[in-house]
Amino acid sequence: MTTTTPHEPPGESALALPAELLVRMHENMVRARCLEERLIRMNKQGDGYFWIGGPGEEAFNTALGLLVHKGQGPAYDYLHLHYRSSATLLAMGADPVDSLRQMKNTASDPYSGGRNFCNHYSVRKWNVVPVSSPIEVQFSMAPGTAIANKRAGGRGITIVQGGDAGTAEGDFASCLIWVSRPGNELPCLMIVTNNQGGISTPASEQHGEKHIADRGKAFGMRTAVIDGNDVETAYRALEKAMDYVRTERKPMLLEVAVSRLYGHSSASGANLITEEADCITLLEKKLEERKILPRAAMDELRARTTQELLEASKRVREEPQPDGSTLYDHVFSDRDLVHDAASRGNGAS
Ligand SMILES: Cc1ncc(C[n+]2csc(CCOP(=O)(O)OP(=O)(O)O)c2C)c(N)n1
Repeated sequence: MTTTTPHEPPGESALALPAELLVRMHENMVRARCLEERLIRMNKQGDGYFWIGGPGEEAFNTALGLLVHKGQGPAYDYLHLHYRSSATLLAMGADPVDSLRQMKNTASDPYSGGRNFCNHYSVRKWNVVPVSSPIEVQFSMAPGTAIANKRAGGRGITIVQGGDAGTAEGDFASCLIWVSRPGNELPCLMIVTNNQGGISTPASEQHGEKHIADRGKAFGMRTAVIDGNDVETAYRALEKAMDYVRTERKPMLLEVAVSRLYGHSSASGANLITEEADCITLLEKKLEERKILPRAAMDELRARTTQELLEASKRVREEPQPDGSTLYDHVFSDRDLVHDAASRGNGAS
């Protein structure tokens, strides 16, 4: 799987990226992959209840993280990501150890204080809106921040990302409608990372449309379908798409073919799938062919990163769990009401 016919001819998107940028992207992709593999190990060893993450999406997600206009407030980009966005966060500057903390549910986890699944990010200072476990609700929230971007003026846009199966939810349709109202178009880049399946439902049995991106055309939106396993295609296409949304203050729907290299989640075993294209292998082939990096340097990077994360996971294991008294911190409800309901035994489970 994983190569999809582009909507647009390759043209500019096929241009090679500078060697320095490719090396930077490679390093981030390897860090993200090693992080995910460590998270999988932690889950299998009982250091975390559930794993879901992004092996197979590193090329596209790294490009996204590098291209974001990062900051807090409506003059900057808002990110409504999904649970496979680890490479985006790392490319933005997140510390991989914080992901280990969320997996281990320690109080030091900066994303949820040890209360949420792994890869459920939330970073106020970078406009990273909390990742939601119910799929697709990010698409009904995105128009809200896009309205804020629009009102603020400036360059900030809203970026919302989810999988192919989730597009069956009404939230996706709501987003299409709200971002494309004539005369009220919003600066929103809608991204569908298409790995050809839901948990176990094949996309081929779910989608009558040829491309998911085609649905944007009915709303007058610009659309594109790209191969997200190729870093150069991904970077160039994203650069172009973000520039369009930033400059024209109009929405766009981008469909990105990606792989899912460890299956859906720990619920499906989280074992390596070798039949799908691996974006890191593809990039490393280019780096070798263009004599940008030798094989030995790439192997060394992976071994060193794996070791560093192993050691970090041992340290994280010793960090305390959140105290029970913090259970209702940051709950979007009146604290006393929640306590009352809990003490009556009819809520707040
Ligand atoms: C509203 C809702 N329905 C069902 C689920 C269970 N669920 C979790 S992930 C998933 C599949 C999502 O597939 P897709 O949108 O293609 O994204 P992918 O996980 O493949 O990246 C489902 C059905 C959920 N989390 N939320």
